[in-house]
Amino acid sequence: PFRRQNLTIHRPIIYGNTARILTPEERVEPVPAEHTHRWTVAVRSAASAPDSDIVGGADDLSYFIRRVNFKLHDTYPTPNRSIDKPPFEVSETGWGEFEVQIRITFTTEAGEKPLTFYHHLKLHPWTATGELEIPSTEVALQKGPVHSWQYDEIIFVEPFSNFLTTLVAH
Ligand code: SLL
Repeated sequence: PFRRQNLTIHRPIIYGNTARILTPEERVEPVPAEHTHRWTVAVRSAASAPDSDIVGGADDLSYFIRRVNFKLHDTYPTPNRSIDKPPFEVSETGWGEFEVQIRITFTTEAGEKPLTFYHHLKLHPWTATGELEIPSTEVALQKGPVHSWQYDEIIFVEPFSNFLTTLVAH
């Protein structure tokens, strides 16, 4: 295998989370009593909507991503979540915001080192009174689900020729 010199190729991704308040019906065993939200943190193709559930097609990043590790806050019993097939996401319940470490491992064919991103898991909507205050449940329900996503591009510098072929085929 050889690297294609003088060539870079990039793949657009988004990473981030959605969150919403748990309904009274959902706040039952085994959900801990102090948990107020359900959230999903994910890595997706930037070619599809952040809240789409599509597996395969435009949102399937498994042709170059082998695994995504999400490291949650230590208050979770099993903070290290390893996802080895799409959708590359973790859905949980909880009560607080925290920094999620997102580590992307590429396919063997890519021959690239893992990449790490950080995302601040966002549960609470913005309010006119400023971000220092957590809005009441009433206000949060009125504002609806929270979406917090960041766009980025994974850049492959002088990729292996086989890998390049795989990338351009998708
Ligand atoms: C805070 N620095 O104090 C943050 C930490 C931790 C959130 C938030 C669930 C944990 C469990 C959970 O929401 N942890 O399952 O007990 O605001």
